[in-house]
Amino acid sequence: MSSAATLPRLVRHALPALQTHLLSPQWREPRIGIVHLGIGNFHRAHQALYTEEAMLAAGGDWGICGVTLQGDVGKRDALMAQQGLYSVVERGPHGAKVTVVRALREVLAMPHDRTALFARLADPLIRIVSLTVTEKGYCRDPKTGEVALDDPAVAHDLAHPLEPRTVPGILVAALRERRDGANGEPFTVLSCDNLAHNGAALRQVVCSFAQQADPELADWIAARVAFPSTMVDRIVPATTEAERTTVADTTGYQDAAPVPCEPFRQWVIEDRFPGGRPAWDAVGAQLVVDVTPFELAKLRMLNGTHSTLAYLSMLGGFDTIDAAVSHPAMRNLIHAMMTQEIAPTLTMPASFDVLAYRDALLERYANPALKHRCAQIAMDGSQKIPPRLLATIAARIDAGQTFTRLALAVAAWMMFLQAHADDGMRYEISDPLASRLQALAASAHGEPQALMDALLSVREVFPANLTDLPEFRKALQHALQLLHEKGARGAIAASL
Ligand code: CS2
Repeated sequence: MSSAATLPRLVRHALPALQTHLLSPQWREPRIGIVHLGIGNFHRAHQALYTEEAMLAAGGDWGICGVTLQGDVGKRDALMAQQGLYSVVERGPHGAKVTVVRALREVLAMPHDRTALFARLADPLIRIVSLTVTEKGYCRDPKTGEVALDDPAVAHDLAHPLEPRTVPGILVAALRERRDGANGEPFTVLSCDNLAHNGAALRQVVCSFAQQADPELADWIAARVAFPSTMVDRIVPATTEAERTTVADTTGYQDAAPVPCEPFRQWVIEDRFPGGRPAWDAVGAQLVVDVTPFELAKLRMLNGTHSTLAYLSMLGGFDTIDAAVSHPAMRNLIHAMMTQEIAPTLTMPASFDVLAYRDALLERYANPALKHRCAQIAMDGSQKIPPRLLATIAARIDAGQTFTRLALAVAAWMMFLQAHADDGMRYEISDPLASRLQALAASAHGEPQALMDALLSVREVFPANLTDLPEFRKALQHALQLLHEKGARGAIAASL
């Protein structure tokens, strides 16, 4: 075991000594062609890696400028001290594989580096601005799909268009500069978040923001800017000390910002890039005309069951996803939920085997090396529940079908908002609506019916056309009663 702190730091002149941890020894330092908003672990283990491979396969100046929107100067400084280098630690049942990634060339922290960011975004070499900012980063009004005008950060950006903090504010300000700039060409905006129809959703938010600020600009954006949709998939937990140790032990270098991930990865992209794109198709990404079926399959099968596992586990006391699915009743519940309730709502191309997809997911969840914490997935439920679970429930109701397990998942989220596990252990709720949701949950004093009534009033999560349906209320009430009487583990056993 090396003590990471005494080792040399990962920097570009160390690369010749790291040959076995590089995708290929060939490398020409690219110029920056992509700005990525939300430089978290997911981007670094997914799109950045595909982009490096694409440059190795077919060249191109697609170096990445990563931006942290939360003012995380610590992250910026750690990555810049390594000249953008970092390691991806792929953890499978058969050990860890460490790859040092070179595609990230610059890291900026908003709002501190606003001037540098806007200089970058104005540069015609930037042909793609991609995003992983999580659901809440879109500042969307869930009722209309337009930008949320009652969001104080949005109001700030409309009042101070040159000092934007939100994603729509930044994109609109940058697109204005591009329209008025030397070659008048926009960049393509590529959403890589887990939202249904993520490209179209982002387009609507950006255009509605621009409409408030400058209707002519809104027309230009609507006519000229491409917002392709994508489905991204790779399980990427938060970094722990274990990754720093693995990197130190295998490479002999000190990496302050490694990223763990599973071996599996998938990327389906709508092929609309007027300004060009990296050769992602040469390195395993699927470039398609319509990403919708893949997006819905992933959101409902993977993210839907992930959230189900997370809330039931928070109540029932399973710390990680692999621990949860090693519990036979839990595994059976998730298997049955995918087979009987989710898969029938999907319309897939003939080549897509949905049951094989289900089995592969269960195998990925069982990966014992990943230690994906349920508490991480449980965050931001108010944003995740609608696309992951409620859309599936609505499809079941439309088709006149039952949805007891999906209802159990939604009920588990409601119980989770009481902020304690079945054994009384307390935990934090991390959600943009946390204080309101927790106050509503507490007002029920542990009464299942009251809990349901209180939380169904949250229109940002539950649309009236769903809460008005007696079959929805009935299924939810039944599930809440079950969780209340038997606890999560008892309810899981009873819900097979
Ligand atoms: C997870 C996702 O944290 C979560 O909500 O469901 O991050 C999931 O791991 C990825 O979407 C997998 O591609």
